[in-house]
This record gives sequence, C-alpha cells and structure tokens, in this order.
Amino acid sequence: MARLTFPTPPGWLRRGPLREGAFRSSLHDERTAALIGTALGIAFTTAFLTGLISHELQLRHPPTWIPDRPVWIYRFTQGLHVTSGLAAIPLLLAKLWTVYPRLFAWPPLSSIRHALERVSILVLVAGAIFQLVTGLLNVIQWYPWAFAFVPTHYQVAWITVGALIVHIAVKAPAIARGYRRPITQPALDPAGESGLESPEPPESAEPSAKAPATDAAPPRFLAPRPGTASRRSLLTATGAAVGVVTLTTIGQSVTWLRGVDLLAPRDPSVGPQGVPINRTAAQAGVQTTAFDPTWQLEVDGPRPFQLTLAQLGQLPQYEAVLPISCVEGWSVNGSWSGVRLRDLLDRAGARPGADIRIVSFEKAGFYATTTMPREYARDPLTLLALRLGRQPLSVDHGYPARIIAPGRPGVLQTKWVQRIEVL
Ligand SMILES: Nc1nc2c(c(=O)[nH]1)N[C@H]1C(S)=C(S)[C@@H](COP(=O)(O)O)O[C@H]1N2
Ligand SMILES: [Mo]
Repeated sequence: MARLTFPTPPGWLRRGPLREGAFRSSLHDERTAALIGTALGIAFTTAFLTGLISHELQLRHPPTWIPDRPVWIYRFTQGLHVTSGLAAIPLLLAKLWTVYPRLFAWPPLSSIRHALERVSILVLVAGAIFQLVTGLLNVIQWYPWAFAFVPTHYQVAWITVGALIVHIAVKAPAIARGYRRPITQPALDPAGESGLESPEPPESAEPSAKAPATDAAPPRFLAPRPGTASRRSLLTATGAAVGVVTLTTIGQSVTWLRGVDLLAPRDPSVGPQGVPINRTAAQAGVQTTAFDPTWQLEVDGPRPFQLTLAQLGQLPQYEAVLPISCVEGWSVNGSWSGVRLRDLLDRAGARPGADIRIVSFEKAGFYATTTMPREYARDPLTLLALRLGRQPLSVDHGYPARIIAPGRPGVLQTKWVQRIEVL
C-alpha cells in the first residue's frame, strides 16, 4: 500500500488541539465512537428504508411489495421516518463531538487508502448534515433554498448511504475493537492507527521521525487524563437528548402523546373538524371556486358523466376510518364518508385494470393532480369523501369533495376535486 510521507510538524505548531495527546478523555475513544455510531447507523438506516417506501409510494406505479394494508401502514412508516430522522440529530452531534479530534491527527493522510477513507467521511458528514437539515426544515415547512426538496433529499440519501456503507466497511476493525475493549482499558490516541509512533512522549519532546506503519499496526492507547468526563456521562446525555426530541415530537403522529408534543409544529387535534390542515383553501386560492353553486363532478371514461353535489349525496354512501398521513410527519385518523371511487368508475364504464387521474380545481400547486394506480382506485375503502365526522367537509379539507384512500401519502389525498379521468 502506497505510503504518503509528511514532514514532521515543527514543535511550535504542536499546540492546543494539535498537541500530541491533546484529547485524552474517553469521550473521544473508539468505544464511544462505536456505541454512538451504532445508534446513529440504526437511526439512519431506518430513515433511509422508510424514506424509500415514501418515495416509491409516490410513484405512478408503486411496487407491489409495499402492501396497502393495514390502512395505517404509511402513517407508521412515515412517522418512523420523521422520528428516526429527528433522533439522528442529537446522535450525529454526539458522534461528531466524539471523533472531531481526528481532524487534528498528524499526518493528515498516511496512505491512499487513508485518503479515500477521509474523502468518504467528508461525503458522509456533509450528506448526513444536509439530510437532517433539509428534513427538519421540511417538517416546519420552511424552504430557504432554490432546489426541489423531494428529489434532492432522495438523491442525497443514496449518496449518504453509499458513504455510510464504505465507512462501516473501512471502520469494521475499529468498531470491533470498540466493542471488545473492556471499559477499564485506556483511551485511544486521537491520531489513531496513523498516529505518531512513540508510545508516550513527554510533552516537550520533539516528535520523532516516523517509521512507516503497516495497515495492520495495532492502535496506540493513551490513558485518559484524570478528571476528564466519563463515557457514561456522554452516553447518558446523548440518550436523554434523543428521548426529549422523540417525546416532544412523536405526538404529531402518536395521538395519545400529543399532550407532550411541545416541539412538533403540528398538533394532530388542532384544525377544522379535529384534523390539521396542510394547505388552506385561501393558500390554494380556491376559496370562491369551492362554493361555486354550479360545481359538478366530472368523470371522464367510456361513458362520461357529471354529477352535482346533491346527486352525489343520493348515491350509496360509505364510511371509512382512514388516516391523513402527511410526509412531514403528522398524521391523524378521520371518519370519512362519501361515494366509493370504484362505483363512480363502474358507472363510467372504466376497465377494472385502468389507472386514473384526479384533477383538482386548484389552479396551480404541486398536488393539484394525482395519478392513482388501479389497486387503490378499486379498493372498497377508497372514497370520494363528502363528509368528515358526519359533517360536510370544511372548505380547508377539500369541500365539496376530496379523495381519501388507505395507505397513501397525504400529498396524494387530493382536495377540491373537479374531475376524475380514466387512463
Ligand atoms: N388540491 C390539493 N390537495 C391536497 C393538497 C394541496 O395542496 N392541494 N395538500 C395535500 C397534503 S400535502 C396533505 S398532507 C393533505 C392534508 O389534508 P388536510 O388538509 O385535509 O388535512 O391534503 C393533500 N391534498
Ligand atoms: Mo402533506
């Protein structure tokens, strides 16, 4: 393996964080890094997998391996996505705190392999921070950037996970050592495997000339300096931070915990008819159109037809308890009633295998139209809802009519429906 040689830094440079043995508490050792890293890895993997589910469900043809039952499946996966992402924030901060002394390690690069490892860490840290910051700001619906959130968050997720896999592979020996090492053993020198090789030079000594270490060189340990914080205190503080973040935000989807939902932007019980609003009729610019007395639902198909709200009310009515599960993390059950979508499709003479498109009378807007795959369109629980909790829909929930289907992301539950097209 090619070795890179760096000049020995002059003594006057080896001060402060660059001093040898500057970081000698167990907060910076391999064991702490391995333990916090494991928790962070679990949080990231959970967020990645649930994020994939969310992404796939929003495609025109969601893969069949994602079931549409139980009806709260997306409520669960997306709640888990946002919860694990939020929990990753304190974990990432703790992990960065644990390993930041390595920024000052000398030599900065010891081999091609080490250089690649450092590049992968750079990608990993940048990607992780990007994902957590954009995810958090999306939860509070603040978009201080010019790019589209959804595709960017998705692409950076793949890059970050790639770098994570490289990182775990490269660090596997260090992780294994971190897990093996008894608690009483001393801390690893921040320079790690590539550190200066004299075991414990006096502070005043000139760093000695380096002999090239081999890749298999054993790690060098320096005893933790007496009086430094213990690993246990860092792990406890990190665990407490994760607990607080989780407890104060999870109430946005776990309804019985909404009493402690202090940090989440949405209380799932606040909103017209007890259901929060993602975008109001005023924000969507449909406040007048929604009350247009000449409104008629249009169904396009082999036998197209139109129905007024009164005529829709005379068709057989069904009730379904289904959640609205917003990608931003909040979710709540509603008791919806109205006409079954499949009854409307049958009346229009649609083939059972046809996908459909739903068009809102909202003029612009990202979610003014949706495509619905046949499985959902034919689902007996999928409704063109006219009522919520036995009351006519409030205009903010989509009056005169909106779509509600089981197991679908909130963004696809189109409000203010104008037209249903058989594709
Ligand atoms: N036409 C239209 N439908 C829409 C939206 C929208 O902006 N326009 N927002 C969607 C989003 S993101 C969610 S989470 C749900 C929220 O439904 P609610 O406001 O009735 O709770 O509506 C969906 N339907
Ligand atoms: Mo949403």
